[in-house]
Amino acid sequence: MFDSLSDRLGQVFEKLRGRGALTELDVRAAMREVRIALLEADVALSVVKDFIDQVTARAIGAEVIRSVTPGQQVVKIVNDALVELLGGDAEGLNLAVTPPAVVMLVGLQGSGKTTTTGKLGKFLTERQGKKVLLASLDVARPAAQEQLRVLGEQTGVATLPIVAGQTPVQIAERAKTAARLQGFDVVLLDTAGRLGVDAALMAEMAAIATATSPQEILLVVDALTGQDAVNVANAFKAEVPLTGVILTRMDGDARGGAALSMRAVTQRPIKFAATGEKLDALEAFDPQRVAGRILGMGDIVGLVERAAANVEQADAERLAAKLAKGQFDFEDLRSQLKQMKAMGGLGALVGMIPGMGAAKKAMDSGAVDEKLLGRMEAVILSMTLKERAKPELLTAKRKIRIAKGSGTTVQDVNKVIKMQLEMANAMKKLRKMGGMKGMAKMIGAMGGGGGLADMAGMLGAKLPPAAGKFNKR
Ligand SMILES: Nc1nc2c(ncn2[C@@H]2O[C@H](COP(=O)(O)OP(=O)(O)O)[C@@H](O)[C@H]2O)c(=O)[nH]1
Ligand SMILES: [Mg+2]
Repeated sequence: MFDSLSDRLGQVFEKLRGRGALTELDVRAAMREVRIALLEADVALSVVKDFIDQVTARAIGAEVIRSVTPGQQVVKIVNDALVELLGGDAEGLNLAVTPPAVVMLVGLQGSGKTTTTGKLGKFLTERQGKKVLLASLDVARPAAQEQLRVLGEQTGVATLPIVAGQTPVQIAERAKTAARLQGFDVVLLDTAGRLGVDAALMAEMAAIATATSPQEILLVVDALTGQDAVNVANAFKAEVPLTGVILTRMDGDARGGAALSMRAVTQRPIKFAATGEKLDALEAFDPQRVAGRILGMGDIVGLVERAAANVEQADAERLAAKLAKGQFDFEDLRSQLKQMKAMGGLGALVGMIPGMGAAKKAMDSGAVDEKLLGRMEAVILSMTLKERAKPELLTAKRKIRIAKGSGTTVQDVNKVIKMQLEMANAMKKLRKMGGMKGMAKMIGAMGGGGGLADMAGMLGAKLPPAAGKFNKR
């Protein structure tokens, strides 16, 4: 799987790995090679372009973490971008409905639908303890229904008895009724395919979907066909509400173009990968693992992750020391914003501070735009280090410079300043009350109003409307 792509990328990163320092030129040269490797892997051009742009920007902008080399860090950045490209978190089947859940498999003839239906039946039975019923709706090919019956026999999964002369819709309805009456959890519908995407095939699928309202409609496509697989997926998506993709013949796919383009181009997750003709050759598709296989550098990725965790730890300790002194400057605010972004919730500090429940709720409810956090970070990044440590330096003139530098407005800069002030004031209050020990008292004193609660309000209610004022970056 992905052997040739893996080899190519391996060569690129081999050159970077040991280097003590990397210039922007080094990064750009490496990215040119990654670009060629992806194009040779038959990844869609637009996908390659976005990927390279993103990785280049991140690699050039990245602060190198202590105790790893820049080359190692670039590997990690590419790894993370690959994971995102492949879909981020693994997405299983959505079967959490009143049984039976209907899962329909669609695709072109020869893509591997029937084999995959058999494999999926076995997978759900053995790995998830589901009671599964298989049904073939393929009345176009004479032996198709028999093929599925045999697969069911081999895997020990029940198949719907074959009744000659029924239409696909009739079979589908019979399968669903039988499943309901006999207590099956899942019905897998194997459908007919054609050599190309055509109107009759699409109409048949739509009719089956209407009759059985499936929880999942999975497109089965041959990974070996590369970008064609992506085009087929787009064509099917236009006709039926596809919920995901199963890539077959991944065992023979050295290039990986279909896997890498599918998610970005079709906006549909790859849910499974079929890796052979045997009936257990089906894997849940996990972007992290697949990216790991493509890069083959799990050791480096792990190393950088551990180093980053250590830095976060050190940051947290530095912050705790400052807090104990009742200080809170823009650097502290920035590290909080970074954490909020990274964790998709409020950072360690915020978790420690009373009155922040509202802010947390605002974050959780999505009222705080993640991009907004990024733009606030940009404001701070446009300050000099001195300004970050000494907020009182920020004169009107400096604010204008910062707004320009960060592509925002002076009002936006003022908002960030206000937030820093609120936090700094809260820290002072906290110190007056006896540092961390006074925390409990403070909870009572604040009672959800003033101080940090204002920041909560700012995050939740006042900032989002201002978001429009930030220029798109
Ligand atoms: N190597 C390999 N062959 C596969 C895979 N999935 C299916 N096949 C083969 O592809 C051929 C067509 O499969 P079939 O399930 O009948 O396709 P359908 O027309 O879409 O139902 C069969 O010979 C399968 O054994 C796979 O993941 N890897
Ligand atoms: Mg078939």
